[in-house]
Amino acid sequence: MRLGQIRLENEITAAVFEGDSARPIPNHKVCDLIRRSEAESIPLHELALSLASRHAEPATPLQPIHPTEVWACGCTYEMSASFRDAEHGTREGMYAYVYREPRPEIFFKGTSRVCVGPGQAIGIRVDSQFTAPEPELALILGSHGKIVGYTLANDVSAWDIERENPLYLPQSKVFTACCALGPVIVTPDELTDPYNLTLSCTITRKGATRFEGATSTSRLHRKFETLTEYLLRANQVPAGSVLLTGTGIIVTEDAALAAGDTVTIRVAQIGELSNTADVVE
Ligand code: DO4
Ligand code: MG
Repeated sequence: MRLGQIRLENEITAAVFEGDSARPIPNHKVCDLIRRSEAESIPLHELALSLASRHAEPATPLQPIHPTEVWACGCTYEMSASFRDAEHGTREGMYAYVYREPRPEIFFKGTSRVCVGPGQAIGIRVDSQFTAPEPELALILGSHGKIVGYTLANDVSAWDIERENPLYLPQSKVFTACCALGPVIVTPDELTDPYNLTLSCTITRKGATRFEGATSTSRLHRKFETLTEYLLRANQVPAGSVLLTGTGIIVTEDAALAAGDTVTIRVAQIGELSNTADVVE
């Protein structure tokens, strides 16, 4: 099932998506549904279907969830670890270490304050000359780390700030509009093989393609359960939190984001997440 959020009578409202139409679930946001499905022990997709209005109408998907917490994993694809070790001038092998060792890299990406949905602007820090999109599969978590859905994410990152010094990582990762989510959440009953998704990314500037890249989640070096298990160690994140699973697509420096560029991330089984970049001060 494809679950998301739409605007209904000026309220952000959960909805079941069927093609370009949606069936609203009045008086619920997606986080409410996740909490209620747990409280009532009903699988999320069954609860959503039982509450959705019968009438489907054309609707634009908004940010599919407003999470209290967004977390992100790093160096989960060999490409991300080797690029960072080779290019970033940081301590030799630091990224390879977390790629190889049992404990994954997990960092706090922010709250709903820094998230945007499809069609909204993603941020380029005013003090960064090399900001890159990081196209990632995102897990939607229930309590105890249960995966209740999948969506697309853009872990927009100021790579020049990360490169300058590893202690600057939080500033390279967390800033206004640094995380795009969407277009919808696909629940596990429909997305049965999350380790076999082709994820692609395009950056266009004034209609011309500046960058194209693709990867497959089959190249992910970690199991999602390992990532959620480490995230939840001594850290009970609330139901409705989001966990980004890392990038396997590395944008070249000549395609550093500029204001007006459009980043589009696609997974056939989930949809397309498109955002235009803008400078944030
Ligand atoms: O420490 C670097 C961050 C890595 C990251 O965000 C990724 O691999 O996706
Ligand atoms: Mg990332």
